[in-house]
Amino acid sequence: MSSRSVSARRLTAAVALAGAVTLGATACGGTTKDSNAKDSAKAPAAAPTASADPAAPLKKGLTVAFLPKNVNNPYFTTSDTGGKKAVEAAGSTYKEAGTSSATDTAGQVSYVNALTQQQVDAIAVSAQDPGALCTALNQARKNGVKVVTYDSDTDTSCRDVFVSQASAEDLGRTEVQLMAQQIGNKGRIAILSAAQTATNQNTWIGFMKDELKKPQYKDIQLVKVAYGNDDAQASFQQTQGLLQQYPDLKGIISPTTVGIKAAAQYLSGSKYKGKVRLTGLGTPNDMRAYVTDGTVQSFELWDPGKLGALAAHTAIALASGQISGAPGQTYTAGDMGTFTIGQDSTVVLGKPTVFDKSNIGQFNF
Ligand code: RAM
Repeated sequence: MSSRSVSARRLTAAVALAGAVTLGATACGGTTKDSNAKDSAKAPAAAPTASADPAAPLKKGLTVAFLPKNVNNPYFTTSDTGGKKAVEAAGSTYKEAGTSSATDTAGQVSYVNALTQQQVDAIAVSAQDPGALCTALNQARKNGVKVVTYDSDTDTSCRDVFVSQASAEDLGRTEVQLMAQQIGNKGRIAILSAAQTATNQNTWIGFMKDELKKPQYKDIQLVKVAYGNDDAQASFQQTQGLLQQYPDLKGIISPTTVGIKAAAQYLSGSKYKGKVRLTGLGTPNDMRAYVTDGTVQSFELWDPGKLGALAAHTAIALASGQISGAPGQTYTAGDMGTFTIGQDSTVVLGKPTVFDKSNIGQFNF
């Protein structure tokens, strides 16, 4: 079950068979499960504020499923590989499932339902939409499945813990600051986002708009938010469209690894290279060539592998009863150290790194 295609195929079959009571046992042939853990996992879901036992031993033999926004996005390949390593190091079984499009909310709901049918112990999901998964996730929780969102949250009432990559406010504000420095605080800018419903991008964009209200940015105008749906081709075309519509554009902020890469690709082959500034959230491996060729000066990101690992440790701590998701609870995330659950049952990985030509060579993800 560890390979993406195998798990996706199996889950597609599971969706087709949804309703069969024995689905979990049969669809997971090949997955080793701890039957003791399974029995206790079927107790009704604990309320997020329920007590937990910080001294409870970590359970082994759990099944932890990762459900990214979309599976063919290198960012999620890295994050989920981090999750897989952490799950397996803890003596549990990892699986991954997901849609190929980042705008297939019905598909994400089907996968949640299929994983619930399969009686996994925990689901770590990056939500394509804040509300669409709620009913399915709460159904999963009623069936004893612990739900962690990572990267992109749902409504807080539909999951146990959100594992956030960084402070959303910090990410939104710093992307504007990076752009403002690069264009000398003046000119028209646009945002190239991912899916129109994406919780994480929309939260960051909200803080970008707020940051832009500050007096020092009075000469910067945000003219458009475009959506490339975390699809390389659509993002490339949206970039092209932005420059057709606004030939005097000074900069683009793209808070998506797929978007910023596609925008860099477009700009680097156009007359706008080095003239229209580009920043946002990208992986060093995707962006290295564009920093080297002068298309991009600086951008930021966290380590997606660490985000996946933290999501895995959190899911296992929940499924082991060490935490229930209540603010103030602390737990050890393997070799990553101790984390404390904060407001809205959110755990924050840390501060992002800003990459430019001086440091990009030091990173490999
Ligand atoms: C894309 C996805 C993901 C986001 C990163 C920055 O890969 O939209 O959700 O966190 O970009």
